[in-house]
Amino acid sequence: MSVEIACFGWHWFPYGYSRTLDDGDGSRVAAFPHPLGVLSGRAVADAREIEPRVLSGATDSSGGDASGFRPDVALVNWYGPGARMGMHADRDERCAAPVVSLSLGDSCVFRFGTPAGRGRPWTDVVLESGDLFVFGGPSRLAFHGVPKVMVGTGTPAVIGRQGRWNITVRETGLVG
Ligand SMILES: O=C(O)CCC(=O)C(=O)O
Repeated sequence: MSVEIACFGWHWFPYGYSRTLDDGDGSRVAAFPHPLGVLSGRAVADAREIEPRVLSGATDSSGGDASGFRPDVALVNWYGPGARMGMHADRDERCAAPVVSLSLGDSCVFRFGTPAGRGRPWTDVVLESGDLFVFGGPSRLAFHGVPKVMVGTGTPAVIGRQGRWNITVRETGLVG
């Protein structure tokens, strides 16, 4: 089974973003939720305290909040039974700002590689509900994926059903 995706701010499709769904009725994608921008801005500011290079290469760090991060899209991934995500790099943004990834529900193995390719070396990290992962700077284009979700490790009462939610918050660098 594959991951189901919903979008806020911009509609993501392989290799790009648009404000409307190509196969829909032309209606605009739902607005980017402001609270997610606040949360992810704080996460980037905290990450920068640990690793200043997390914002290096970002095209514009003069505006927005204290972190210099101006996210405008959230991709919400739902992992039902058996769902996983193959190794890939997030290359569809026109901006080098970091990606903030929030996990809810079942724990997973998050595989984090290098920008050189989808193969080894990589590091497997267990992401639990509530964990927040920031990747930017030299790691912004690192290949990553989710080879396994540990079924039954989350709290269905908190997320509505058994499975895993992941929200990645990004800055597209697009105008319009
Ligand atoms: O589910 C995750 O933790 C990763 C999601 C991801 O890699 C993506 O949305 O590009």
